Amino acid sequence: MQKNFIILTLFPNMFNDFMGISIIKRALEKKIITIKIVDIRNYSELKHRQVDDYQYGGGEGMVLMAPPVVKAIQANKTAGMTVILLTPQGQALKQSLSQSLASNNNDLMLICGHYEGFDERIRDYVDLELSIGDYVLTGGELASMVIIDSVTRLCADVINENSHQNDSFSNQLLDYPVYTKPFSFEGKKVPDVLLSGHHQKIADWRKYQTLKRTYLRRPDLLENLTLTKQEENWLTEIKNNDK
Ligand code: 6GU
Repeated sequence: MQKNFIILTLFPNMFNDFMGISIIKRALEKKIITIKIVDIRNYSELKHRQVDDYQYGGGEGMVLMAPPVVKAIQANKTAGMTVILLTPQGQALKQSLSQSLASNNNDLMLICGHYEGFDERIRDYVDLELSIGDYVLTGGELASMVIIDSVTRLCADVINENSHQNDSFSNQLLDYPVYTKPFSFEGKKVPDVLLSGHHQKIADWRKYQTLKRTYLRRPDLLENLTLTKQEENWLTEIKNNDK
């Protein structure tokens, strides 16, 4: 099933490299996804293709106008498309939301703002408002790339299925440490168990490291998690060693 993205932006050129590199490039070539870039200015009916103006009531900064944005939405929206407004005021993106955006049948329209904000009336034409975290960006373009990247890699066939089953967050835990050649780097050696060829021992070591890393860095992720008896025991050991 193909996932189609439409991006509404004032800066179409920002997407050139994004679409020409690595997994996104491959997904486009394989037609697993399509990305259509729409320049909001093309929908302005004002002189100089104006799309923003001062805010009523006074105050710093320009506000994106409703008419060109809403025209761009209506001209490009297709049946079953989820219209997403990118704003720091939106719901924060999580892996679970990326999963459902990837697995449902809906195509996505991502609206990137700039300046001080969107005219409030634009909100009546969107299905969802998304943020990518608690910090402020100059515009929604980087956020839209984050969302497309995160959703695309979950779409079937883009990457090897197994490689995202172990992802940090998809099982709500952080990844275990990984190593590649050389075996010894500045005196630091790869843990012996990884060279043992003993699959069960390696799997156990990885699970232990996952629990340890999550406990030390993101203990919040361990709340409300159901662990096996073995995992419980490991976690107790990790907590005792930390005292
Ligand atoms: Cl979606 N937009 C902007 N402008 N800033 C953000 C954001 C979005 N998410 C986090 N910060």
